[in-house]
Amino acid sequence: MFGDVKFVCFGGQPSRMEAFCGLVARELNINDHEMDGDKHKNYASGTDRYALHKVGPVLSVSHGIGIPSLSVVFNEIVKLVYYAGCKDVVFFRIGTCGGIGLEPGTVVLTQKAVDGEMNPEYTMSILGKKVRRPAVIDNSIVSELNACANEDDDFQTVRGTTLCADDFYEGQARLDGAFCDYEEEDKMKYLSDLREHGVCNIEMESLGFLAMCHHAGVKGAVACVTLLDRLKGDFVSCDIKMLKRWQERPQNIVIRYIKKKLGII
Ligand code: R2B
Ligand code: URA
Repeated sequence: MFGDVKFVCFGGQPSRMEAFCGLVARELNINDHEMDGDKHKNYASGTDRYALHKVGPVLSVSHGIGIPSLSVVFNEIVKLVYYAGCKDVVFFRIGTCGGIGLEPGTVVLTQKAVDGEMNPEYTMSILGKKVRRPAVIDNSIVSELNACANEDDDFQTVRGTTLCADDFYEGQARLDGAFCDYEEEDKMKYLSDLREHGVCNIEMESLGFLAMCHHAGVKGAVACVTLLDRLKGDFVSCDIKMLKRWQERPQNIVIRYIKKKLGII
């Protein structure tokens, strides 16, 4: 069933990854996918944990929020492509993030992923011991993705460092969570320091995703759209229609990459 898979696209929400399938089917002009009513078939519906869809050589998978949620489905997808005998598969995370000093709606391609203390390694506890896995970036994919940005796109695509936080609120220096034991001034100093160190955006999975890709020997890259400029606020206030259009931006960059690889453009 899955032996022809060449591209696995991960993203947070099940509904976004179902909608992504529609875009892939239209753009690649593929009609071989199974439907369930008017929705793309969810091959993982039995577990009710995540969505798993397939359109031709593209798998579309939801990973939930944060590395712990991602790592479960990531393990299961690595096993799937291994047992299916897939060759030269590329993994993408296509997501959303907060930008630092960027126009909201900008696409950021992760050139380096770091944790909240700027370490470029994903640290986890295995058998009671800390294990560090480096998030080694495949620069060739980042460059190829960057080359998929068009001059006449109505948004910017940039490359930069992504801070991968363990939390949406305090872990991302927000002031609007239930807990906050610092002041606006501390937040602004932290965000300005991050910017000076080349951090362009903040999200919650890139470090684990890239470290696991490297550890699995799979090529991978992360493309996220910024929903707000964190130097100007904490609250994601863009309306739902705009959000949907913006979410398609990194999806389109990845689809252009896939089309190039398949020789469609
Ligand atoms: C971006 O958005 C989610 C938090 O709202 C998280 O999954 C992420 O990385
Ligand atoms: N996702 C995040 O993790 N942070 C943001 O600010 C926006 C989306």
